[in-house]
Parts: sequence; C-alpha cells; structure tokens
Amino acid sequence: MAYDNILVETKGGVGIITLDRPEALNALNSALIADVGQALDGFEADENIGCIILTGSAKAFAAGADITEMAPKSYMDVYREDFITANWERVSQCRKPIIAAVAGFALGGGCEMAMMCDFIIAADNAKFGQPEINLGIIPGAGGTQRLTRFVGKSKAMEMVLTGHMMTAEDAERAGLVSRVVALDDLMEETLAAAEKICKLSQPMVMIAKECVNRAYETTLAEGVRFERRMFHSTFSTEDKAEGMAAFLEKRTAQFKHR
Ligand code: DAK
Repeated sequence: MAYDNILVETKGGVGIITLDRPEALNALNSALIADVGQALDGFEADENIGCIILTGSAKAFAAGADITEMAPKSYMDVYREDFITANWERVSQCRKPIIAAVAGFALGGGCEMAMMCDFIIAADNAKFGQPEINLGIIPGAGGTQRLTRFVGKSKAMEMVLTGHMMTAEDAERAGLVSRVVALDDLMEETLAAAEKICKLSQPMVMIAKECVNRAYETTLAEGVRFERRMFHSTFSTEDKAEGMAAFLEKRTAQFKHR
C-alpha cells in the first residue's frame, strides 16, 4: 500500500515507518497521522512482524504538529473535531514494540510521538523540545505528562516553560533516550535492537511491554501484583517450555510465539 506522507517497508520481521514530509521537516498533519495509524494497523495484523521502527530524516524526526494546519483553527474547531486526537492515540496503543529512531529535531508533537514509542535510540544530532509555548499554546499530546515522568519536574518545566531544547547527550543523561549513537549508525543500531526483539517470543515481548507501561499508570503495589499474575501466566505457554529447555540443552531457543 502506498502512502502520501510516510514510507513503509519491512526488513525481515521488522516493520519500518519513515515520516516523509521533508519540505516541512516532517511536520505532523492529520493526513500523516492517519497514515501512521494505518501502517501500524497493518503491522499489528501481520504475524510476521515482531517489532516496529518509527523514524524520520537525518534533519528531523518531526518538527511538531503542522502549524499551517493549526493556525486557522478556533477553539470550537479543535474542541468539536477533537483535533487530531484519534489517530495520535494509535501509537501509544500499539501492542507490538515500537522503537523510535530519532535524528535531528523531535519537537512538540514530534517529541511527544517519540515518547509514545517504547524506547528511543537517538542520533548524536538529535534535539528534543516542547516549544509550543512560543506559539502561544501548550503541549497537547502528552508533553506535560510523559516528559515529566521521563525526565523529572525540573527539566520538563524548563523545556515546557521556555521551549529549551535538550541535546541527545542531555536526553540520554536524563533518561529520555535509551542510548545515543552516531548519526550514520542510527538505522543499523536500531535495526539490530529490533531484530533481537524479533527473535524472542512475540507474546512474551507484548506482555513485558504491557507490564512496563503499567508502571506509569498505577501504584507500585498494583503494578507488582499485575506483573506477578502476568509472570504466572507465562508458564502456560509453549515458548516458556521451549526457552527453558533450550537453555538446559545449551541450544538456541526456537520460539513459536505460542
Ligand atoms: N509546521 C509546519 N511547517 C513547519 C514546521 C511545523 N511544525 N516546522 C518546520 N516547518 C517548515 C518551515 O515553515 C519551513 O517551510 P518553508 O518556509 O521552507 O516553506 C520548512 O519546514 C523548514 O523549516 P525552517 O526553515 O524553519 O528550518 P530551520 O532549520 O531554520 O529551523 C526548526 C528548524 C525546527 C527550529 C524550525 O522549523 C521550527 O522552529 N519549527 C517549528 C517547531 C515547533 O514550534 N514545533 C511545535 C509545533 S506545535 C495534539 C497533538 C500534537 C500537538 C498538539 C495537540 N493533540 C493530540 C490534541 C502538537 C503541537 C505542536 O507540535
């Protein structure tokens, strides 16, 4: 299927979505967000896909929501149409793992979209920011919430209140990104991580993702209880039997995703 605003390809079990509006630094308009949603639907339905990568260009992951699209809208417009909300939620609702490979600008909605992914691998030229305040608005897709949980109050406040951009190095130090790699190595390193995930049991990866995400939504005691029950459930699977047998027999596990 061809898309107008993204490129979609697969490499083995990895599905890759590349944001592709170079003329606007991959600014996120409704059509692009709908394309991403549709591509994710396709990858989720495809049992051969074990991991998804979301990336942009060397200059910009995404420079935010499309200001040209937002500028003419009134409060009543955005409220009544629930402006760009539906498809945005699609990224954070994806059950398969998604890695954000971020180079260049990840600003506003771009930073928010990267944060909706499961982890971020950043190129050394990456810049993260929530500059909405400069436009007379505030972040609208989790920038005040996810960013604060990921980097803490002081750093989030400085970014949200002043539009200050964080370098890749700072983002790694703050815990926003899992690691920083040279720009030229970004896709190779991200693919290697994705391929590692693809070799594992798909349902276990999905369960593990759900458990980590629970940590952001509930109390510690509830989260640990949820983890315990999910842990117990993994003992009912063929992949648990295969994983442990393979270890004891000193061979590589061949997971059947069951
Ligand atoms: N929207 C539209 N066009 C953009 C854009 C954007 N966000 N960012 C860049 N462009 C366009 C520029 O207008 C320019 O177009 P031409 O003039 O060539 O036609 C082209 O991309 C190249 O940009 P620059 O010439 O500005 O390039 P520079 O290297 O000089 O500067 C920059 C790069 C990233 C620093 C600069 O472009 C910039 O400041 N861009 C705007 C960044 C920004 O303010 N982002 C936040 C937007 S607000 C929600 C979900 C999400 C959101 C809200 C609600 N819901 C679910 C409800 C998100 C809101 C936002 O992201």
